[in-house]
Amino acid sequence: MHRTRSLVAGLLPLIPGAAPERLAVWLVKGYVQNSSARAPLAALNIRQYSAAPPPPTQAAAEPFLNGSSSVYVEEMYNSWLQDPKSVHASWDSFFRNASAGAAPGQAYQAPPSLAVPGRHEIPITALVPQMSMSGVSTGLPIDEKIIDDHLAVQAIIRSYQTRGHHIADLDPLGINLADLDATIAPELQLATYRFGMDHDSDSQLSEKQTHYEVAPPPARSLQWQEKDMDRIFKLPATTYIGKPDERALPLREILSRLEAAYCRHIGVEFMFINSLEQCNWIRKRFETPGAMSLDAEGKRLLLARVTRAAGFEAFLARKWTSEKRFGLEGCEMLIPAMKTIIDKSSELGVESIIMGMPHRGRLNVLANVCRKPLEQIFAQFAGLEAADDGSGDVKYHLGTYIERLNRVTNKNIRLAVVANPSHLEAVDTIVQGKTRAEQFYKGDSEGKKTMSILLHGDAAFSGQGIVYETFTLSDLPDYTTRGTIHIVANNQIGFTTDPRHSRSSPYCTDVARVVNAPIFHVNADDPEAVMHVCKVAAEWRATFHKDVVVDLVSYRRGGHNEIDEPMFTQPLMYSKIRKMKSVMEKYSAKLIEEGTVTKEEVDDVRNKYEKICEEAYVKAQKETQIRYKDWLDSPWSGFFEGKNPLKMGNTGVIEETLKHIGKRFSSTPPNAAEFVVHKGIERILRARMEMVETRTVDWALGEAMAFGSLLKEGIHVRLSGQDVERGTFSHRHHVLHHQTSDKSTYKPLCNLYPDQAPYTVCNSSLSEFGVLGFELGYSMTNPNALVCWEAQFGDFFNTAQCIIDQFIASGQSKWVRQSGIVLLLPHGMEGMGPEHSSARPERFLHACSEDPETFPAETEEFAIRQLHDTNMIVANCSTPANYFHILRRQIAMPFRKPLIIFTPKSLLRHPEAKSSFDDMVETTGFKRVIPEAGLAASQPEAVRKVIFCSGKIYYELKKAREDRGLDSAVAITRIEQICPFPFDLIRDEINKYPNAELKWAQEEHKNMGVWSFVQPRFHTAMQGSSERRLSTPPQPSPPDASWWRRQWARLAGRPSSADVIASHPSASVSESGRGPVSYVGRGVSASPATGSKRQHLKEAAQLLEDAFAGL
Ligand SMILES: Cc1ncc(C[n+]2csc(CCOP(=O)(O)OP(=O)(O)O)c2C)c(N)n1
Ligand SMILES: [Mg+2]
Repeated sequence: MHRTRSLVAGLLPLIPGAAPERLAVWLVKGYVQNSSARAPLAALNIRQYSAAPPPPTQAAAEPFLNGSSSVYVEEMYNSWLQDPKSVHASWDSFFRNASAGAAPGQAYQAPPSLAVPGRHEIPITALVPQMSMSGVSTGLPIDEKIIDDHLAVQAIIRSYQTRGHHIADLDPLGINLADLDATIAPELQLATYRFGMDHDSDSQLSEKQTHYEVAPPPARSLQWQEKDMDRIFKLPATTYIGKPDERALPLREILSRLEAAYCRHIGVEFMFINSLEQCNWIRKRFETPGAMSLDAEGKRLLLARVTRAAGFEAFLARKWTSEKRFGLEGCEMLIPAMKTIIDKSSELGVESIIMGMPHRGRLNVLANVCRKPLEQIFAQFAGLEAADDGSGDVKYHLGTYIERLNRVTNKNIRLAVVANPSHLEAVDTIVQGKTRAEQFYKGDSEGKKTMSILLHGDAAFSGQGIVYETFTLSDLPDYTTRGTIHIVANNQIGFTTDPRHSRSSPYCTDVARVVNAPIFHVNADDPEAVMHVCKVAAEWRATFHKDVVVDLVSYRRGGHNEIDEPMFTQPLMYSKIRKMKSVMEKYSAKLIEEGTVTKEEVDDVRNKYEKICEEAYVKAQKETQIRYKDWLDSPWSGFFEGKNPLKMGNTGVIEETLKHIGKRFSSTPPNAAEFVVHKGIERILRARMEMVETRTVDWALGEAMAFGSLLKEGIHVRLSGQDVERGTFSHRHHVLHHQTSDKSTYKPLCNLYPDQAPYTVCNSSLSEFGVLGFELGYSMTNPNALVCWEAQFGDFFNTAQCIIDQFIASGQSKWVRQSGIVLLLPHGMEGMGPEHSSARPERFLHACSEDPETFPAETEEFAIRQLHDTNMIVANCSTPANYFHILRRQIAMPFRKPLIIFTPKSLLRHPEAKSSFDDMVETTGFKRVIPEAGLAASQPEAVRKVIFCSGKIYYELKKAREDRGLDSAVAITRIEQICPFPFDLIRDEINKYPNAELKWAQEEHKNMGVWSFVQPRFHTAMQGSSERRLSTPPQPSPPDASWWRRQWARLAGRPSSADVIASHPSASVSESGRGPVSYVGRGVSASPATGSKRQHLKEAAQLLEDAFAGL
């Protein structure tokens, strides 16, 4: 009794709130009855748990303290009081903990294990107080319960890592949910884990909870056992929330740290990544205590950057109140975010960054990220005339290129923003292609020196398919840029449309998951959180060379543009936005309050920037002209300088070169003995070799000789597209595959000369929009490369129509941006059905900028001047030699123009579609027109009909003529280059046959193909010759040439060509009174070709009948 009293007396002061009469109870049932007794612990700063109900009274929280053991305990206690070492270490620990006020179930610690624990290993018995007796209270075997609880903690940790982002506080407005989902998954509810519960009971499990607006997520405060919060749990190896010396933590602290890492202003989405190493890398950067802290200097720099970003928008708003600029207000953090990524990347070795972005905040990026001179930006608002050629573009589409010192890293950095059209996201793969090309030319095979950043709007990122196409290119060997950093300026609206109506995915960024890119969602009103994710993104890219997404969850302070009224459609959102303080105001107030800066410093930074803007504004007022060249994203330094723009190099090559390339292209690999070539390929190679020996080429050989001879001259050649390595029609075979060893290949064109330029031939992903954009971007980096994209069938180009319309056809005019890209479009009516027949030449031709009514000045430079003046070249070659020359001409030209070639299918193997070396040697060149060279040409007066045509139909017409015995009565002339139209040669050809009826024959339907393009040009060609006799009007013709032509014709007392065309829309009438060039071919149609083979053959036969009718 005495002993008991002394024990009681000894413990009494240690037990807060314990009264003497309760001591026996305490001994038997546990020493704390309610949570108030543990106020100090309960007051730990986990806000969401403090509201929970007190746990029920515990019976025997220390089960070994039952009635029958009290005497023994008493003895032990007395002994321990005298000498702590006199009792077993576990009792020592227990009494110490109890004396220190440990909660029930917490005082006991099992003795240390004999085994030495490894990193992350601590003996489970050291963590779990119930240990041996817990089975008594729970009815479960002891180990199972302990293990269950630890597994539960592991599961909780994993749930935070996996799904914590769903309940992070991401929306600065506090009204939306970045993932469009208000529920809280059960995995994020503690009750789900049944701490301290009988496994059969689920009375404490909650239903799925909902979180609303700004209230703290209540789900995590649901049913739980308060006592569990203070239990210590071992930290698994998959978390970094413990400091270096912390291998175990109380559950409360575990939850608190997980909350801080995953549920505050950053939502990290990464657990879908299939790499433990990468997951751990990310966990470490977000979980490590203190990882997100920023020093005072960092904070000041950040504030200065936010101030400039905001100051720029404010300045523009003040000076040009109603001018469209697609302001960044509400997402000003985009600027510091980009700058942080650039700083970090520069620090990690990047020297060049290529960027693509939409309208929003573009001017701010140019000003504050690229540091484009402000006066140049402001001058764009003045509506000045341009000093150089081109039609220009609106200011928020223009590109730029700047090379400057990065002040943070003290290293040079080149920044380029690629010009883009209004079409959102269309620029993405162009940026990638340009980046890839730069890496290629620099030998930067790991992407350490050049990288790309792509900016997106939330609606466009989730809505536009090209974004997916861009991601799918990201890891392909010949298309990867070794990691792109994507930043989404997620203002939670697209024009007037709410996210719930613009996407079906939870986040606007979900498309990125397809390539295992980590996604960092961040509340853009927390500048320091934004900084952290941006640094991590840059490090991620530098470490793993894979894509990463930063989702800046923000808002749009104004309407879609500066003239729009957002209250029409988003009244609640905008009444909230009107009350929002800007991030600059909030952050400066925070830094002032914490003493990092003074109010004076804040004002000073703001005023200084305003002064800079004012000075630039004054300078801009003095500008009288703008220069589009100032806005070019990649100047080709040295390419144009010293060149005569109207002088072209030769395209023919010496026979020796043709032979050499031909032989190499026809040979098996040097190690042929080991490399097993397919028998069919062996036959093809043999046939090629025979052709070389007979000085002949077919299509594949002609192409290989064009590529090979350019490679010899040091010109890099790249051929990309679906199945291009073999060729859709199995004619090319640029990659030979070892038949018994997987992935062992041989590329003959890579093995022509020891010092040749590199040749890349690559099968692409099944994408046209994305891949054509990529190749266009690739072609923009270096003019001394032949970059070709081949469509599987020509008609598939139309899924890339945006690239053709917005970039290829108009790029030079809008942005003085040249490109020599080549589009190879298999074309021809061969009974394959509505698709796979026509590459729709009409679509390209109507986008050509040539005036149909103007016969250009006939000077020596006629042909090259035409090329110089056109926006693109469209051709349909009928011989391998001409194909060879036109490819080589792309490089021989002193400027660059896109080339669209309609390429053959059946002609690839047509016995007549072959060329001799004689047509490819030095003295030869590209033939814009291939005139009749047979019998008819020798007696032109006797010719009764001239049939003009283009492409494969030539061979059909020729055979039909022969079959009908009309070789001397009919001349057939091929137009190989359709645009620019060979007015001069066509005029000569018409004049050569004075007595002939003139026909245009095409296999495409009348409303398709080339007819509508050539028809008015035939007319101009015919008229051109007679006008010239009257004395030629001034050349080159002004844009209103048709007006001038009419005046001139009136003076000469005859109707002008324009008048004639207006009155006879389907006929071209010659001045000399000859009939018009009339049409032979299929009638109009909605579909490009019939689906019936029989009908096709019928139509084809009828066409030939019509062509030779009347003879
Ligand atoms: C391909 C395409 N379709 C439609 C438009 C018209 N448009 C311009 S901006 C815009 C909304 C874009 O929303 P978001 O991507 O979220 O960018 P934000 O304007 O909100 O910054 C739309 C539909 C366009 N520019 N491009
Ligand atoms: Mg938006």
